[in-house]
Amino acid sequence: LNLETELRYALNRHEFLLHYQPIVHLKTGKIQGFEALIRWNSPTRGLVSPSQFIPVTEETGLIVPLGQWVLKEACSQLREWQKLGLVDDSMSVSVNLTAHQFTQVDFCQQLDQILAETRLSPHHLKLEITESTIMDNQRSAQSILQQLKSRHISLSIDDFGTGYSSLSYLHAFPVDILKVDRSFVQSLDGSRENLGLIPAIFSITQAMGMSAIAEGIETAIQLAQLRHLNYEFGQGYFFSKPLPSEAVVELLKTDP
Ligand code: G
Ligand code: G
Ligand code: MN
Ligand code: NA
Repeated sequence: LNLETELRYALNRHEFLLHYQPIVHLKTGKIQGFEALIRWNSPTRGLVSPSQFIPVTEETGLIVPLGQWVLKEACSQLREWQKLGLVDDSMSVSVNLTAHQFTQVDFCQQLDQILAETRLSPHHLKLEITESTIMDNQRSAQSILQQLKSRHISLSIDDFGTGYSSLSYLHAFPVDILKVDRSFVQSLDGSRENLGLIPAIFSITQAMGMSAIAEGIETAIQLAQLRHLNYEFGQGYFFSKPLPSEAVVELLKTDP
């Protein structure tokens, strides 16, 4: 079987699952939300990382049904944690979207249906797209982002700083959050010389009324520097790797 066929079967056989990585309030350490990250539990290949199959699903269009499954699963999981009283009203779930998904003409209708079925309130959902998804699809992006805005669904720019050099799109499009790519965070080593673009990106978010999430925090030194630079939110292995849902439940039971 080729990979595409295998992935189609995998979807029908319910071989996909979501892991969840905590997004943390840096000052208090309190969990503010989770990023949902897909995995494929293949009977022959083992646990497969999305970087190995998302590109294929994007090329073949399989990302559309797969992405709908991801959205529905993430929304219904957060709703379940709400019902169990494990999370408060400030907790959200973030879902990654590819360009193909984002530019589906009926994307917002699909989203409305998923929110209705799972009974999750839209302000608990955050969507993540990359700069290139916006810039390669400017016309459709404008209308989709307005529709999301009117539903109070917030939009994050993922891997910020690695894509386009122009920042003008930040004015043109209603973006709520910049997720600072982990390559910037990883050069933080405690010295003032290696802050790189980290302070500048924070200034951009302040000037534009956005918030910043620092990705890929791995050390206490990186955390201390980010806090010193007034970064409010972050995620990374220092706090937690992406976890299966059962482990999240255990974590939430002990969260301050
Ligand atoms: O979890 P991991 O670091 O292996 O993820 C690798 C890449 O796959 C990341 O860029 C992440 O954004 C992407 N990814 C993970 N889950 C999903 C998903 O559900 N949908 C899409 N479109 N991308 C995802
Ligand atoms: O592109 P995106 O930011 O959605 O990718 C998320 C990916 O980053 C996930 O696959 C996750 O496993 C990975 N990741 C999360 N935290 C860290 C970290 O602290 N260090 C590294 N190297 N990768 C991380
Ligand atoms: Mn992401
Ligand atoms: Na990212």
